[in-house]
Amino acid sequence: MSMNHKNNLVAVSKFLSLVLRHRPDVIGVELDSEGWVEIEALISQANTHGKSLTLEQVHEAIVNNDKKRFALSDDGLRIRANQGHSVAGVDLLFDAAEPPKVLYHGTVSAFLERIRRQGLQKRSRHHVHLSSDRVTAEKVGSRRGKPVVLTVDAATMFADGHVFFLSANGVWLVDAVPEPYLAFPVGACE
Ligand code: HQG
Repeated sequence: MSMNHKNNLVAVSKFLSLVLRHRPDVIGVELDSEGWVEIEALISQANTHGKSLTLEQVHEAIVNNDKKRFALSDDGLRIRANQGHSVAGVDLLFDAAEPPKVLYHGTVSAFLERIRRQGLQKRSRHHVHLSSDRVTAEKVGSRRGKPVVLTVDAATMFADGHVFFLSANGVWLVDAVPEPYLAFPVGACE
């Protein structure tokens, strides 16, 4: 894949994340209660709002996305984001699932003091996002600076009745992680 083409894919993915997770209003579309939008409407509204977007780009964003962020409906007519939403009124109706014994959360040291006090909170999104592998959590944290990876005792949380969901693209989601289930890396400052 050429560099240009790759950059373009990333730009399309960022635009789709904005519209399908956070701000459908920027191009005047509405997500249904499970987060879906008609691809035809998405494209025409994007174009009306000065954002060039083609059917080919949308399909490529679904198929080739590095994190499989988007899903195509069974009838092939609609698209939604698999996780990461902040927009109100959308519920993806995830099935609850039993998590692996340990999960990871990538963050940065500036947040640690509050996380020690409050546990992990979902902030603006609908869930706290957790990864089943440390490397992914490191990447998540590194979006904000030098990553700090927290370990989550998911087995005990699950045994204590906390509900976990697994998104279609492999992200583990919970409502919150209270502090007692968290382990901080040795030497993590603050
Ligand atoms: C932090 C990306 C202070 C938390 C990634 C995080 C992920 C607290 C930030 C997905 C806190 C929220 C989500 C507390 C949590 N006090 N800070 N009590 N509790 N935080 O972006 O997990 O590439 O909403 O550590 O890969 O960073 O967009 O969540 O730093 O999967 O597909 O508050 O977004 O996916 O930030 O990232 P976010 P996240 P995409």
